[in-house]
Amino acid sequence: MYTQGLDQAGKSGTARSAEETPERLEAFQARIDAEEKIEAKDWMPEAYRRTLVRQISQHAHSEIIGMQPEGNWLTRAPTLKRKAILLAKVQDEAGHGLYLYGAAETLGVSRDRMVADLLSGKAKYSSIFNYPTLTWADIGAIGWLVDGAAIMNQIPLCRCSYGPYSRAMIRICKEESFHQRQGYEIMLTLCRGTGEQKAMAQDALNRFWWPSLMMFGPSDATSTHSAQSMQWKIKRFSNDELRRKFIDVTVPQAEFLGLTVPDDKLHFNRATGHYEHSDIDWQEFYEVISGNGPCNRQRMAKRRKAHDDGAWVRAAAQAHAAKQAARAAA
Ligand code: BYC
Repeated sequence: MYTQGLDQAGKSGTARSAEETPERLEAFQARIDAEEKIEAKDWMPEAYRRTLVRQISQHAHSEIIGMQPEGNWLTRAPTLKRKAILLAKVQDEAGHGLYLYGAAETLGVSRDRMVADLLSGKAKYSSIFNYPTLTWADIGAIGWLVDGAAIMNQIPLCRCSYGPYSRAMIRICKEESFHQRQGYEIMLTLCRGTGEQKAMAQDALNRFWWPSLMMFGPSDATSTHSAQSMQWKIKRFSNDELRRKFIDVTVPQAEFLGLTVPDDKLHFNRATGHYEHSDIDWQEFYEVISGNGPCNRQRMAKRRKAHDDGAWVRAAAQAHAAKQAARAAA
């Protein structure tokens, strides 16, 4: 597509690194420290650019793959109204993916490259989307917990040092708030319904609680990118800080629903003002992010098929663009 040539700009990073003199790096960090936004045409260290391409493209892939677990319930939503709301939410996720691919393209990487990296398994997407959606209550739990975790992680990204990413995040966060509320409202309806409906809501919480905590990434002690990303103000809070904030706001919401968080050791520590919780099963997290979660293979097979099925649309768009260019030249 039209950004293909931009991949070349990425390769020139090796040449650019010669420009990375201590003075330039210091001046760049001073701009970050002064809370100036870095824009697409500004000079930036190659490692900053690569970190952003990695994070933004993985974020975009998560939005696109994230359509699958919810899309699974579009044809089985309990009412027409629920179906219309879910359809709008899934379409929002597609839109988020597109703004994010657009933000990443400003860094000189083409969409084709990013998509190729997803399809080859080189690029990651969020671990959470490798879990199945077994009941309608899972749609409630995803909105409440997964979008809730996403908001906690993404509100600080609205203040990310890279301008195009920070601006894309403002609209995304507004839409995520609606998603979170629709999920909580599904949970509330189920919890105020029959015993069977409440049990279904509890089962969804049991299955989605721990994977939602894993969305924030590995513990600070093992996070490879956090220190540098925080210095560059790409990340404003560490993985553990955001996870803790999420637990602190979500446990009272579970109590309001009359549900039990599936953690025997969970308790409020009055001295710190935070909840204490059991250890996270990091082995499960690493299994999932290395491709061995319950649905990794299914998600990727579906994405590859959708990509192949869409080949004719890409070919038609290119043929149309070529015709228009030829007409303009004539
Ligand atoms: N899943 O050094 P770390 C959504 C990887 S979409 C998979 O802490 P970083 C939604 C990490 O990439 C939600 N991989 O990394 C959509 C790195 O591996 P690489 C997505 C994970 O980047 C539809 C390695 O582990 N949100 O909300 O400093 C419907 C070491 O980690 C995960 C975003 O993408 C994970 N959970 O911090 C509903 C937000 N965690 O790349 C909702 C933007 C870590 O070296 N991203 N890894 O191979 C971020 O804020 C950061 O990238 C993270 C990780 C906090 C996720």
